[in-house]
Amino acid sequence: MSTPFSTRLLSALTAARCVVAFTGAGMSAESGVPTFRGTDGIWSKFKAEELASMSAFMKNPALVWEWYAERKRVISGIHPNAGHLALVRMQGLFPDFAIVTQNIDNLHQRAGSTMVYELHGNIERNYCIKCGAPASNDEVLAQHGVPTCARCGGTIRPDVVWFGEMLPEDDWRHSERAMSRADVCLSIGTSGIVYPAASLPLLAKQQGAFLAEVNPERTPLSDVADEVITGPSGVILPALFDQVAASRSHSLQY
Ligand code: BJW
Ligand code: ZN
Repeated sequence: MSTPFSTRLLSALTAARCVVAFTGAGMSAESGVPTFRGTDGIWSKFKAEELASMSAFMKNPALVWEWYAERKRVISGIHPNAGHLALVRMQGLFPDFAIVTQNIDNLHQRAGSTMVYELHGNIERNYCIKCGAPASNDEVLAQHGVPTCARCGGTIRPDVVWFGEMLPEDDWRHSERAMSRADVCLSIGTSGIVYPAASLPLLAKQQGAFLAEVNPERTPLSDVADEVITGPSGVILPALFDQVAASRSHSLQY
C-alpha cells in the first residue's frame, strides 16, 4: 500500500517511547477557526499590534474586547476535527505523549487529550488585571462592553498571552522538559515564527528527537525538519495514526 510517510518516520514512531505534538492555528483550521497569517488569516484584516498587546488593550479596551467576545462566540460553537481526534488516539499508543500547543481554543482538551501544555493561554479563561481574580466566559459575555471584576471593579482581560508578555511559567517548563525527552516531535499547523514557542521543536531536534512537520505550506522549520509531510492535519494525522498503530502492534507481537 502506498503511504505518504517515510520508513524513517515510521521506524522512529514504532520505536518511540516519548512523542510530543507541537501545534498551531492550522490544527484548528479544519474546525473553522481562522489562522493568524496568510491570505485568510486574522492579521490580514486586523493589525496584530493593535489588538494583541497590553498597550493596545490599555489604549482601547472596548475594541480589544469586541474582538475577543466575537472569537469566544465562534470558538464555543465549533468542534474538534479529525486531526484533534487522531492525536487523542495517538496518546494511547505511547507511554509518554504530550501536546504543546500555541492554540487558545481548548479544542485539544475538548477532543479528549489529557497532557496538554498551553503556551499562549486559553480563551475560555479571563482574569482581573487589578486583583487577579478569575472570571468565567459566561460572566464576561453577560456584561456589555469592557467587563469588570465582581470583587474589586477592576478591568477583566482574556487569559491569553499577548506580544511582549511572558509565557506561563509552568506550561513553558513542562514543554521544555517534554521536548528534551522526546524521541519524535511532530510540528503541526504552525508558521513557526512566533518566539519563544517556535524554539521548542528545534530544542527537541537538538536533544536527539526525529522532527517531522505537518503543514500544507513550507515554513522556516521545513529546512531543518527530518521529514516534511505536505497536507492538512485533518487528513494526514488519521492516516499516520493508522500506520503507526498497525506497525506498533505488529512489533509487539514479534
Ligand atoms: C495548516 C492548515 C491545515 C493552515 N492543517 N496546517 C523579533 C524577533 C524575534 C522575536 C521577536 C521579535 N520582535 C518581537 C519578538 C517577540 C514576539 C515574537 O515572536 N514576534 C514575532 C512575530 C516576530 N514574541 C512575544 O512577544 C512572546 N513573548 C515574549 O517574547 O516574551 C519575552 C519578552 C517579554 C517582555 C519583553 C521582551 C521579551 C509572546 C507571543 C504571544 C503570541 N500571541 C498570539 C496571540 C494569542 C492570543 C490570541 O489568539 O488572541 O499567539 S500571536 C499568534 O501567533 C497566536 C499564535 O499562537 C501564534 C503563532 O501562530 P501560529 O499558530 O503559528 O499560526 P499562523 O497563522 O502563523 O500559522 C498557521 C499555519 O497553519 C500556517 O503555516 C499554515 O500553512 C498552516 N495551516 N491550514 C495544517 N488544515
Ligand atoms: Zn478584581
